[in-house]
Amino acid sequence: MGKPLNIALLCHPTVGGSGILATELGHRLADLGHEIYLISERPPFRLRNDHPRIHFCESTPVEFPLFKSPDHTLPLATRIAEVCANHHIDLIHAHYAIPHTAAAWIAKELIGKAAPPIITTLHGTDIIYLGAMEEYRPLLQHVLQASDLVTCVSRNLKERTEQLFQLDAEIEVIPNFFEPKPITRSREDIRASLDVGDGVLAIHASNLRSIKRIDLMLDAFKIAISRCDVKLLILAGADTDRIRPEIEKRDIESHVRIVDDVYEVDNYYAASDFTLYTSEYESFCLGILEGMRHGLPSVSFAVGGIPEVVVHDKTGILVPFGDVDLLSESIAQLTENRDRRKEMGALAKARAEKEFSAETIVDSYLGAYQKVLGLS
Ligand code: GMT
Repeated sequence: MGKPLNIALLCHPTVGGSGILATELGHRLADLGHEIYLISERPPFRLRNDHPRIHFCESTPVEFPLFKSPDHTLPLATRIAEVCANHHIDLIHAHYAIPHTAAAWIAKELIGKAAPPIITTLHGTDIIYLGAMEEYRPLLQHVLQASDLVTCVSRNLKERTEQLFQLDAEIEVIPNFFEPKPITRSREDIRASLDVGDGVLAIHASNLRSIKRIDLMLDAFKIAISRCDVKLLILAGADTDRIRPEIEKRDIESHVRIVDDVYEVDNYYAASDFTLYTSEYESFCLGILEGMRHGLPSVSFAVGGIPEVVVHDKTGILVPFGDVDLLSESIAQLTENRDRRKEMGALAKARAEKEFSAETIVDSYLGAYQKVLGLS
């Protein structure tokens, strides 16, 4: 390792892939001897705050009678500048451009000549949805161009970014990685708690945002249970009340289990048989990768960066977006053919370990840091 760095990491604390990735990157970097100053509204849910080299720096949104909503971005910018000044920060790594890259850019203006470089990692909706909005686009163009390096979690996201923004510097693709966690509850225990017996169990873990197209997933699942014996486990951080009526409307309650506020997702992946995703866009889909690491093949639509994670017919089944019938057929195929499921699962695990291990990906981020700091 080169000289230990002082790194300011910015991320959203909410349940979502970008926060998970940033937090796990922070843990890995701290284990390697770097000092991590994680700046966010509250501790991200996976943060190990007991690590001696992880320093959580809270940034509190300001409420004021004249403001209709609390202001998050400007206090964040001020906090970043303060952390940089007090801790000799070598570089700022902003995960999710809005508002983090904009706040980092303001902080840099505040600090002046001594300001550290900014690396921005784009995660998906910061570009696909927010980035395309006229309320953000000109500002994003400016602050992305001002970043010392922009990285994307897939080639697809890089292409989508290049379609929207003109950046002089090449965008680097650094895929996501998985962080293995110990299994703390047995498969039997989890399955007993879910009352699913030993039948085939599909798992979907997400924040259930509308982009996840839970409607299509439930439609496909309803058809699938008329063809085979399968159950569906939905793991969600919050907002599960919204989907319960959708499940009742389709009369599939007896086949669906919902667990909310769950943070130890690995136990549930290890107790399941394949992952199921029906998003209309995913820059990467960390949930599929987390399943792969537990030997689970996937069934999903072939959108965004998912085909870079999943090899069709080898590690999972990819279906054209919106083809609910083919999706339900694929669910039935995996459910009924245990050998195929196991074979694909083994290939999925091997691919996760070869292409998306923490060691390889953290090394790529360290290479990027060295590059912006002029150390390589
Ligand atoms: O998908 C979400 O709702 C969460 C979102 C986020 O920003 O936290 O996830 C995005 O980043 C993840 C980590 O890079 C990717 O695995 C997800 O595919 C990506 N989500 C979308 O592109 C919709």
